[in-house]
Amino acid sequence: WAPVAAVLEVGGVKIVKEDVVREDDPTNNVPDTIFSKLGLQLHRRDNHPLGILKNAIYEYFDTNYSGKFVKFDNLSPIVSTKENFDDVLVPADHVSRSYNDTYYVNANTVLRCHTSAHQVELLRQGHNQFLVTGDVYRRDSIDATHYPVFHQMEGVRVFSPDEWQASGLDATSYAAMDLKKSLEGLACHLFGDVEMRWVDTYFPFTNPSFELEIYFQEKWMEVLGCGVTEQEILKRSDRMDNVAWAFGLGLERLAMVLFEIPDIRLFWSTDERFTSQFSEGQLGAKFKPFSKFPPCYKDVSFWISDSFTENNLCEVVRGIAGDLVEEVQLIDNFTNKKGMTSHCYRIAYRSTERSLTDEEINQLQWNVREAMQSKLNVVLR
Ligand code: FA5
Ligand code: MG
Repeated sequence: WAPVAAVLEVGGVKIVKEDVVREDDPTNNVPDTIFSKLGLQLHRRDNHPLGILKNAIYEYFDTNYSGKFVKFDNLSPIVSTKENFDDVLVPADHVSRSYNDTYYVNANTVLRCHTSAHQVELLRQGHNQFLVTGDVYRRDSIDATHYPVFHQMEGVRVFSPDEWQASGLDATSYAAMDLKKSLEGLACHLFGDVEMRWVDTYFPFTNPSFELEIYFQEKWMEVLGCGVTEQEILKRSDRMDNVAWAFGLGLERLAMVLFEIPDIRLFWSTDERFTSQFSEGQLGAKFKPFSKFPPCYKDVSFWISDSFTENNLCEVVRGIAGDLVEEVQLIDNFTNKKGMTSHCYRIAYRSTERSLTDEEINQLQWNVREAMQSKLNVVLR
């Protein structure tokens, strides 16, 4: 794959590195590691597990809705805060708006944190059934199922009154029923038999709202969020008399189940031993690990300051160790009599491609400790 240039083009939009990464701007928190992922568009590669999955989901909607879902997979990931938050009714004080959770390019522009950022624009353009696939960006914790860049597919379907009136159900119950039926059908199309459950949840843009969880690697894993679209969103796009549903799938999570990929970092691997295992249209391939490389654990204890957050720590560790970090986990937490709080984090280093040497790991850990002191305002113990 070609190295990332300082200028990228996504969906006809030019993205210049200096316009995205600006270290001297307090309203900008995009690091190089994130910029270098912009424009890679893994979901548009037909031989990549995410591309294969996207096409399989397309196939499900094409067969069951006779091709009526319009598809978008090349919309720019750089959006306004209005599109990312306001348009989908995210309250002004919601945590997702914070610099701790979202990558800001400037005070009014973000790297989209979900594909829901495109809902209102597309509804306003008059689309009633559509799928939007794209890379999304979040400051988040580090483990096998979380990565700061991942991929979502949004689905929206608008119903007109005659559709639910014929059913005898009220509009909301009708949409909720159709939504669950569609997504259970999709899960069945992708997995055949799999253990799954619905969990009630909250989103600002849907009511009622649900999450679907799938049993994977001995845990329940959340794979999507969905619900019946808030009436206010339809009102704003001149659809007062309609009802709609929407969903947002986590493509990596579904692909992990489908292809038995144990670690989310693998999606970014350019190692031929990974990439050669997948090919266009092949849904049945199960990933064969090249070999198990041992993890190496390093603990770091420190007194926190008021401004300490786990997401900031993860960004620092990722900035030093890149994809060699597998997990960052809080293992101890106490407050002494003077009111000082200590945290101990365990960092797991493991390459998905090779064995790491002790020297290499010690150097990484040393650099992490240095960077923690200079960037996080903590006191190492
Ligand atoms: C959303 O992003 C909502 N926009 C989804 C939605 C759309 C709800 C339309 C209702 C209507 P959530 O933050 O839960 O919701 O993310 C959706 C999915 O993305 C999750 O279920 C999970 O599968 C995936 N996901 C979330 N964070 C990460 C991450 N850091 N790494 C990988 N996948 C993630
Ligand atoms: Mg969620």
